[in-house]
Amino acid sequence: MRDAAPKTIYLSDYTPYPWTVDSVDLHFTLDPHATRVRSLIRFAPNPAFTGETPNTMFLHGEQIKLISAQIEGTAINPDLTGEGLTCAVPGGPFTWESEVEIDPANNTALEGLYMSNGMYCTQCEAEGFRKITFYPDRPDVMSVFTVTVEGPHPVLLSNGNPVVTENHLAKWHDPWPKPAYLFALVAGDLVAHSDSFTTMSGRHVDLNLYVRPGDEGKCAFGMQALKASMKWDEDVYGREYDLDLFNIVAVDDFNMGAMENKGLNIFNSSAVLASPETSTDLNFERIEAIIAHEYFHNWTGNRITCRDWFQLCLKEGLTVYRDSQFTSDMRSAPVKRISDVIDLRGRQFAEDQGPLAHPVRPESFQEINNFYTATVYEKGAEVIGMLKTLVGDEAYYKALDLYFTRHDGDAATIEDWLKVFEESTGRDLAQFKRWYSQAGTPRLSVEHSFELDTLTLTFTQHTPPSAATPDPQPQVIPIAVGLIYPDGTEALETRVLEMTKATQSFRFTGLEDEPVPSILRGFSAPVVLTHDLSDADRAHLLAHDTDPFNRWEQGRMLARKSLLAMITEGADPDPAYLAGIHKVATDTTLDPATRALMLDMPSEAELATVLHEAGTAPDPAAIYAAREAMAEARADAFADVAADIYAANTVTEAYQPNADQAGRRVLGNAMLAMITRRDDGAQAAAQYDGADNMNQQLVALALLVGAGKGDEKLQAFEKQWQDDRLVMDKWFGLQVSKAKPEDAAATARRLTEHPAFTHTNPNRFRAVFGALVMHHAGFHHASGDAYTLLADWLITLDPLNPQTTARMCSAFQTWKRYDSDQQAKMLAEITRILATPNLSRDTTEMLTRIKG
Ligand code: 0A1
Ligand code: ZN
Repeated sequence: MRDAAPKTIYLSDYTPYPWTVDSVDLHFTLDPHATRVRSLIRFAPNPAFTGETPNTMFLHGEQIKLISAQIEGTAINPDLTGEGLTCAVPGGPFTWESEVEIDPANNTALEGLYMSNGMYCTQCEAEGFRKITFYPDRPDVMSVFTVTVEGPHPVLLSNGNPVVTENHLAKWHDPWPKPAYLFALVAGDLVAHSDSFTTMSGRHVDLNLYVRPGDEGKCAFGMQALKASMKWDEDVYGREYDLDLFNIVAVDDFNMGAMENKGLNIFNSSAVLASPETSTDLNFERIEAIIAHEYFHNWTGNRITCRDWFQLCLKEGLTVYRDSQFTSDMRSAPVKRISDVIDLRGRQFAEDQGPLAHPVRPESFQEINNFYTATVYEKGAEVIGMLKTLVGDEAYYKALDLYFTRHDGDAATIEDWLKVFEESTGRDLAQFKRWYSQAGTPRLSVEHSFELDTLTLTFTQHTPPSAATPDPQPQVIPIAVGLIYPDGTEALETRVLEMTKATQSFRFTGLEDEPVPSILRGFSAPVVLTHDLSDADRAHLLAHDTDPFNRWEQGRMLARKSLLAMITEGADPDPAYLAGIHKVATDTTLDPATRALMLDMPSEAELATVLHEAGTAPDPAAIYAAREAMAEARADAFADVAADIYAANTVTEAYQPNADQAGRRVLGNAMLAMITRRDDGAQAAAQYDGADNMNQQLVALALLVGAGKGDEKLQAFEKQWQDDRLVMDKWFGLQVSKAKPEDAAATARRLTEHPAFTHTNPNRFRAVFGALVMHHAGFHHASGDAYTLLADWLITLDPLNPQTTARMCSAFQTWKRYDSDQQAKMLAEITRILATPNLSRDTTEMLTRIKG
């Protein structure tokens, strides 16, 4: 149970810790219910601490039983609270020793040391180390760790390099000073998939991917991705790995995707295990990206860490930016950019436009675990991308070199980061810094006029005020533009305009004819753009824009416009839009992935956001119906070509999870979706029966279930995959996401009664409830049943796993958008959860902010 009166922590209150920790020795004697942890920690007064060193010391510690404590060998009796201990300390350097007892088997929060399927593992970011032993658990306290693990398990791991390996005992030493949040320990009956990598300076590194026996066949892809990441970071950023060993462990029970512990990354098994039979194309792509992300943290996060948790975006924004560069290089850059923008608009914009809005660098929090958000991660990455666009590639990599040299071994801040750029480029980044300090998505509107040979673009920016930023000021917006002549040729190649004022005009002279402006190419800034282009101009850009992102964007805008007219005016699907996508989808000079992306419709949630922006309460049932009607109209419009495109994109070679094959499959399956609307599911059933890989099997199953023809195959699928937890997660999720809106809540409820449902496994819980909250029309069905079901389960899960509960609460963040009936229903559930006795700090903070 947590503290009753939640404390708010402020960035402005930061002070250095009065002591340095010169070394940490830990000794673990593992036992499911009574693990003993002995620590020997050497403290010394911190020269960076201004003022006199205090004569009492505070150490964090939660849910641990103190057995004994000594300072300089003398037993002491510290004052204990639920949050830690305080004790008197001598003036100079001193040694702290303690022994504590913890109960990993009962640790359902999956934070600190816990057990998953009989194996021990840890999760210490952000503040989990304090559940392992008493310690100054803050990222600016960095130390060298030596760890001994004793237990009856064949595999005993910790950070760094092994120094002693005996039967039932292993000793590890990590030479790189690190904060406690990067500590890790794993013990269990595991098998290794091993390989090696030679770094650019010739260092031999052993690589191991540890999994549960039985999962050996799902390791090869992850290992390949790791080696590709190591090579890429050398080639692109000049960053080399720095230990003799790099271990990854797959764990079934994990709150997030993965964790970058020094030399011992711990992964949610869904984020690392893959095989063609059990994983979809998207799974493979996500796994490759997460492996890269965690590996890249070795420099951006571990070698240079964060001074405090307010600086989280320093490591996360930069590392997400780096992993997106990696994916662009490994796969298709335009496809990656477009999918990132879809994701940003879907998750981050919703966050930024609602009660949870916060700056990329927040200034206060109650529970840091609630700030691992799309804003910190994805908008944080966009900010890095803008910086790179503004200074140019060469200056960017020069600044990064300086950052790595100057701050290696530091716990740094956003100020440090920006200073590196200011010094190496001579730019003043004071205004740019607002991207870190202001919440909210800027609205950017543009008007264009043409006279003689001159085009004038006039931009206006405005950020709606929010609780987090009541008085937003103009930001620096890099606006990449190009101009396209009426004959389709390029009047101006991409040029980056630097907007700094509330309103600003840019002129382009010497034009031979009036061009169509292509604005915000590549989505050069995370803003909502309003540009009053005619449908004809949009169609022109869709056909001729040299910027792949903007070509896609124009098609998207046409789809959006038609859908909005269908929703609000009962209009028919726009024939011009249908003709436009027909043309792109049949254009075999384009690659299949691009053609498929052009066919993608705006999601229900995106349409709800657009309606809300326009001042209309979204009607989820009407949005769903409009998308269905559009899907029907598309099936008609493509009736002449769907079967041919499907056949032409059938992959006959052996399954490979690469971009080329995945692109063909995604286009083929877009056609299959249309075919299924016309053939009673015959083709989808054939694909299901003939599938030799999970991607094709699952897509076919989803289409059949969506068409109401999936019962038999659902049973067969369950029988085939009942022993594979990751595949069964797909089975659970698919039934909810493919349910009719009126059946979604009942389907989720029925699935919670399935013997394989368990709410203590975050993947399984998210399979059902993540799918439910993503099912816009199902979650927001007028009955309110889904709200009640979710609230019931959040109340059940909270005492066991506050982190996963709190994250799922964001489903309610848009409650104020909807009509008063739906608002009242959501508010009632928010209030009911908040009234639950002993609700966790995590969930309390989330719902209090959401309630507003
Ligand atoms: N740093 C990890 C993500 C992560 C964050 C928090 C966690 O527990 C609260 C676990 C993992 C990453 O960015 O991959
Ligand atoms: Zn990260």
